[in-house]
Amino acid sequence: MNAATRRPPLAPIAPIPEEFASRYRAQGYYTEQTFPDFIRQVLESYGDRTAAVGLSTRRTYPTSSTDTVSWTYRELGEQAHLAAHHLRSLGVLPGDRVLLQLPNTLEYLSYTLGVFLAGALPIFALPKHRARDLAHFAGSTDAAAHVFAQGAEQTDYRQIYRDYSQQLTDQGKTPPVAVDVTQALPNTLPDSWVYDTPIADRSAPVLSENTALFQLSGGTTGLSKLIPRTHADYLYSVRASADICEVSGETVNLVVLPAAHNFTMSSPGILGSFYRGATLVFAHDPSPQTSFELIKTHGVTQVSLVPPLVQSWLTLATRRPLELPSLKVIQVGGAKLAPSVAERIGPVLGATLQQVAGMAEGLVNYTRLDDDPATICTTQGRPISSDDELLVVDTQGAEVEAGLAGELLTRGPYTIRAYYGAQTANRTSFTEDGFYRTGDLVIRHPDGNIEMVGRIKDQINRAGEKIATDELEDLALGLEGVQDAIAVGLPDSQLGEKIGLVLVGQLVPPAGQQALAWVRSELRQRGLSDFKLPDRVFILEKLPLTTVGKISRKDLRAQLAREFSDS
Ligand code: OOB
Repeated sequence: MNAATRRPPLAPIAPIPEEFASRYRAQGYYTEQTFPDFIRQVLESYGDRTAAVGLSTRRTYPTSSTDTVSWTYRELGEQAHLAAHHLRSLGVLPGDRVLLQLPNTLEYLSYTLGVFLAGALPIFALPKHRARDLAHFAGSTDAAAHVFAQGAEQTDYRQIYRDYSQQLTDQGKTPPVAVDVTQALPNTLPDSWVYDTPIADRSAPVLSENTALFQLSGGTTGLSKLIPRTHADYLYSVRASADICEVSGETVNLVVLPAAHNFTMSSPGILGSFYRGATLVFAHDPSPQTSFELIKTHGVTQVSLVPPLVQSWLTLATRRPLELPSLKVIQVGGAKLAPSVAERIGPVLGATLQQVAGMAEGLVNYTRLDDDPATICTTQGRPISSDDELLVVDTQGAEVEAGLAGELLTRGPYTIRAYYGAQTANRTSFTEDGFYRTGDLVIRHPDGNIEMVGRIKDQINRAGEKIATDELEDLALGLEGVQDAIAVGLPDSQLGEKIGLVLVGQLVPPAGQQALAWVRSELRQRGLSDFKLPDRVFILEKLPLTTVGKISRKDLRAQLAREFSDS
């Protein structure tokens, strides 16, 4: 199969205003380095060091082997160029978009680097994304290829690919080419391969302030939005994060969270470790048992977790004595960490906690490693850059008094000013002067640290995964007999929030089936991504009387969340 159909270029993406760009260049944040330059420079610098340890999709998924493989930077370089060549041989051209959807394996790394080396732009999808989201990501960017590992996470990615490709074809669009990285791949580069400059034949010079990749937003309205990040802005956030988090060649970074998430990728994450010639250890399952084994075997020094995971580590560690002497830093982010949990991390796990509050749109806050314990346990830190501008505003958009909670707005060298191809959302998500409205309620302390205290956006945060309430509601409205659907975040001691779905109408699940199982399977059939499926379903013949009348949807969700929460 071949992607030979020439893909149209991306719709124009407005650069940030020159007065800001020139300031960011003058400060050294924006350099001329592009991703391919960066990758080649790193690969040349660290030849014999161990770059990565983990499972290989080529061994594990076809044969169920659980043997880990280790690559030096030199071997990683070869694999990345082979991946670039593989994509090129399938017709992927410089400037094309490539949907990457890989589990935490060595190929995650070689194909991410390979996409960049091929001059293409990765779209970082999660293994749990399903047909609806994938159709949207591939369709709206005209992606040339979709890279997946058939059978990973017990999932038939080929079938998912077929499902959404059919939808795209029906809409008159050209689906991407399927690239299954569990298959045998080319193992030599052709003589014609220009090792140093595989993007030499690119039609237009890649400038570092052009779009390099797409991250995905959690979404507050409809499907996840595409976040265009530039070479210059993303690499700045990686370099600065590596400094703040003191990543060095001695660092051994355990990758437990889905690798494609912005936190795992760049805060300082996989790219920060790569930049400093550190070692990445990919965990193939998120259980604390597996992580503890890997920490002991490979001398892991740092790890990034979401609050529910760190809680499961604490639970296991209190059940039996735990020795993890190599582990120095545990980053926790993606959702609110309770101070009472934060306080236990140092004493029980013997590592320094670093709180991280970030967003794929840009802004990332860190507590610093040498902050006092109270700051580390009770705040989510402060921004990467002194040029990150933060405003805390009330519902009228006026700045609140210091110490009061308000919505966080932000603008800065690595925060986007528009989503890709989402004009309507852009009007509400950004202010006229380019601030991103985060939808987060924060308090800003006099020392500059922020405390995340809540949220005004219509989103559920389930263990760090973000679900737009209206996407779930719109899809649920299509179920037979449903007159209204309200998605609610139910407080949960383990996950932070569970996804509750209140359905109003005369629903009759087929005989013998529980409502929850039935609703989940119906939504799954409609292509809803796995992590967005409801944990609990409530069926009502009509809304409770108290909710009838002049009540906004937001208030309705809040009221039903209170009504149906266990506590
Ligand atoms: C990270 O990125 P996203 O894009 O999945 O989600 C961003 C949202 C934030 O707007 C906020 O609502 C929430 O996730 N969030 C937190 C938090 N970190 C993120 N809420 C409370 N406490 C925290 N520590 O989640 C992300 C991106 C880069 C680094 C870290 C996290």
